Amino acid sequence: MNDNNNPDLLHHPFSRRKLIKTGSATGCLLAATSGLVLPFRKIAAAEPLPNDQLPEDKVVWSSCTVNCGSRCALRLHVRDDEVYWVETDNTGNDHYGNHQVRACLRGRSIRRRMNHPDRLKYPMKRVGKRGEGKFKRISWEEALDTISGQLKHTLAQYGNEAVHVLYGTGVDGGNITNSNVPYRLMNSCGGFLSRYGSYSTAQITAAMPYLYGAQQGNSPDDIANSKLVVLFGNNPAETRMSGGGVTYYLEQARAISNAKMIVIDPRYTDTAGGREDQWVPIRPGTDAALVAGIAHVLISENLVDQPFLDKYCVGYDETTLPSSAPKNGHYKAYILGQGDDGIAKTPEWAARITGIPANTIIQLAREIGMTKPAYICQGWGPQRHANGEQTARAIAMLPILTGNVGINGGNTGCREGSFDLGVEWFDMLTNPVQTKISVFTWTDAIMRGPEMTAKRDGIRGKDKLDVPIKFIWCYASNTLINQHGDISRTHQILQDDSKCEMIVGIEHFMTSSAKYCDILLPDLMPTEQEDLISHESAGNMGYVILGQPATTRKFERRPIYEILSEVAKRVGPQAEATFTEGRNQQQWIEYLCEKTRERNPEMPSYQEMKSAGIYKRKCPEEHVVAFKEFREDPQANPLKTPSGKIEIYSERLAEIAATWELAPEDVIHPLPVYAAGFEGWEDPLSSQYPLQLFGYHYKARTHSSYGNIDVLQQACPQEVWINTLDAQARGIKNGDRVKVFNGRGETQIQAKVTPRIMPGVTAMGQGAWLAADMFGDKVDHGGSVNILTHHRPSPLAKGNPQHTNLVQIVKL
Ligand SMILES: Nc1nc2c(c(=O)[nH]1)N[C@H]1C(S)=C(S)[C@@H](COP(=O)(O)OP(=O)(O)OC[C@H]3O[C@@H](n4cnc5c(=O)[nH]c(N)nc54)[C@H](O)[C@@H]3O)O[C@H]1N2
Ligand SMILES: Nc1nc2c(c(=O)[nH]1)N[C@H]1C(S)=C(S)[C@@H](COP(=O)(O)OP(=O)(O)OC[C@H]3O[C@@H](n4cnc5c(=O)[nH]c(N)nc54)[C@H](O)[C@@H]3O)O[C@H]1N2
Ligand code: SF4
Ligand SMILES: [Mo]
Repeated sequence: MNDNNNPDLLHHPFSRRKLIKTGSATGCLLAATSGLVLPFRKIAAAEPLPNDQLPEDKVVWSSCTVNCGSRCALRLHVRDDEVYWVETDNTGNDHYGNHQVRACLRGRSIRRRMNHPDRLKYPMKRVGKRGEGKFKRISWEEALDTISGQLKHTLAQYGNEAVHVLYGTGVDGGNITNSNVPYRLMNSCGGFLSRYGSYSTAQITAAMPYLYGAQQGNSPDDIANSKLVVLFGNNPAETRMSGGGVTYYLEQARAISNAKMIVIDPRYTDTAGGREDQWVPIRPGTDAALVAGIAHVLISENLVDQPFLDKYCVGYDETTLPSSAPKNGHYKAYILGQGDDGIAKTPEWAARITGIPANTIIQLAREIGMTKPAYICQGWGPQRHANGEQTARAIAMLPILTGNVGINGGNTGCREGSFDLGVEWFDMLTNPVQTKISVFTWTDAIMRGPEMTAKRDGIRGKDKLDVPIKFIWCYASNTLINQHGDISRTHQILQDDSKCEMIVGIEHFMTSSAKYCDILLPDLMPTEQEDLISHESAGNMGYVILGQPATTRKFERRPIYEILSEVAKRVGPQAEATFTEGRNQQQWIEYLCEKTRERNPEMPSYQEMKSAGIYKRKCPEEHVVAFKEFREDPQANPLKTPSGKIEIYSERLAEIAATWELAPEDVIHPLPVYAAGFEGWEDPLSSQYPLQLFGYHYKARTHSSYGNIDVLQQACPQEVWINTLDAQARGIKNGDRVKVFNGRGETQIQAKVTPRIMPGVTAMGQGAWLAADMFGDKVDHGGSVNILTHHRPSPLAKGNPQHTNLVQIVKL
């Protein structure tokens, strides 16, 4: 803590010395961003140096650890105990292969988050209703005693299954600061109700194991060996923006191979951005129909790789169809119209559903069938839909039909793979509680936990839940409100604090989720503490960063490890001993660093890493090729499916389809067939709400993180994309304020009228901060898409179909 007794003044983003220089005669300074009026006090007698002439204290290595899958290097320049300038990686050079892991616009603005006037400073307890945002400052003692008291009460009264650690990814890239650390605490206290799946990949992660036994992709650098790149709903120019990220690999590798690039997306994305050879706009949720139409052409024109299908796959045609399957239950019969629906999946059939002209589909099929190897992949947009499990498997059919799996320059149809350097992760320990809910169903578990069953609600580890959720840890998560489906419904459920009795928030800002917490604790940022940070999606060059604290602790903020250690101590000596294993944070980092070194002998020692900052290592095989061993020798290296082969027809899915209780529109099918799902483009609701809407991942933010940074807001405004024809029909001009609404809610936002989105479809960046009076009209003015999304889970994964929505738009 700094020695001044008015930290509010001292650590205001205008530095203390600047305040003295510019302090006005009235003795007040209006902080422009916060609207706060701060008292002006004279602090030092001597006239200090102007801020920009102060000597620099140090340059500190750190990393941006929000959940964008990159974790770029940051070099933080510190002066007067404040970060005043942010640079990025300066190791390596401009050459692809020895490149720098350069941060994007968000990471480079991190000092604006660190020094933000709205940052939480003290522990607080809620004094108004959940969501009202009324809090009272309390001491750390009171906060920690209240939390541990209520935790012990919950464990004694309801059992460990009543405690849930909410999904959160604010520090996804952190190691000891990771969003999951409350797992370790709860596993030290007898366990908790955990979850399977993620908001990112619920549907594809549930689906792919049935097809491939796993979910893997070739690394994007392998595009250097491809002749063609096909991106289904994959937009790395916004979702993997960094200099070590996929967007860089994609472009550099294509420059080597000169591969053509086809982008299949309802939006003309930044990834297309003039670099694509073809943009194929597609109606959201209909990729499986496009694939079926392409498959029809591939089969009719003899462009399928029959030897590959015979040798490596199950269920393509009758020769490999499992005996349990119905007659004509194979994929080829489904495509040719000999299956149970009797419909041939011709390009004309697919054209009506997808909105793509039949001729385009025929050309696409020929291009894909005749250009090898082809890197066919999908982002996670196509699967974040009501029928996402079927879509994810269907897209993978294109590389399977054309034999592009397991070879250089090919891919599996999944998202890009990455080399893994093998950083040692802080162990979350084993959860003694086996029961799991799907990531998306925690609101149901609060409301009607004991009614939830395995066959209807996807409960795992048990036939049904026994207790509802009574206690929630909400650490580095805005999923309590902003990032979960149907905000109004969540608001309603959380209002009743006899249901979920305690919500503990650990945050930096008063986010919409924070407002619903009962106790709110101010966390340090990863840039303010030591941590060992691993790359995630990094092509064939892995890296690890040893971040050092850039500044001292300000106000009463404390690091998560210390906070949870204090809770563990209060739960009991056993819990504390298990949680800490007798190490403090620094000792853990040193331990994790040395463990990582065992796998990377050339990595500098812990002490050396403190100044080196970053260590990089190239993939020894040059490129990651998914299922390479399987392709080379399928007998010796079977896949993890029951047959050991690629299961185009899945007997396990046939069993689930026959035994689970499903709502009428919910389809689980042994084959990757097209099924419209609920609230799709043809849903009866479309007569009332005729436009499809989804929230894409936007460069302005990582979800909601960085959402309150003014320069980013100005650079990338929050707006709803609407096609010129749809706008004309509604009298909407570019920049007009419009209301976007459906039966669940309304948001008011500015319109971007553009041919970059197909007619009938609209989109806005997801993650904008909710700005609604949830106790009044509930109308949002921040463009927060989840005021419009729903909470109904997808059929197999019970995942979040947050991209499937119907809305109407009118001019305000
Ligand atoms: N409609 C719609 N909803 C979506 C999605 C979508 O596509 N459409 N995407 C979904 C996906 S894929 C995901 S991953 C989720 C993401 O949802 P979240 O995991 O909730 O991600 P963020 O919105 O970034 O929120 C993280 C919170 O952590 C806080 N935070 C950041 N760093 C730290 C830290 O060091 N310490 C602490 N204590 N807090 C920190 C931030 O202030 C922020 O409030 O959203 C999902 N929601
Ligand atoms: N800048 C930034 N980067 C991020 C994030 C962020 O919030 N901001 N979030 C990170 C996280 S946690 C995740 S999970 C990933 C998310 O990565 P993704 O899930 O891949 O991102 P999305 O933007 O949801 O979807 C990708 C593309 O799919 C398109 N799309 C939507 N529906 C369909 C469809 O039905 N069919 C087809 N073909 N395309 C469709 C969208 O227009 C979009 O261009 O991004 C990560 N990176
Ligand atoms: S937001 Fe992602 S791409 Fe940008 S600096 Fe941070 S880690 Fe890198
Ligand atoms: Mo995600």
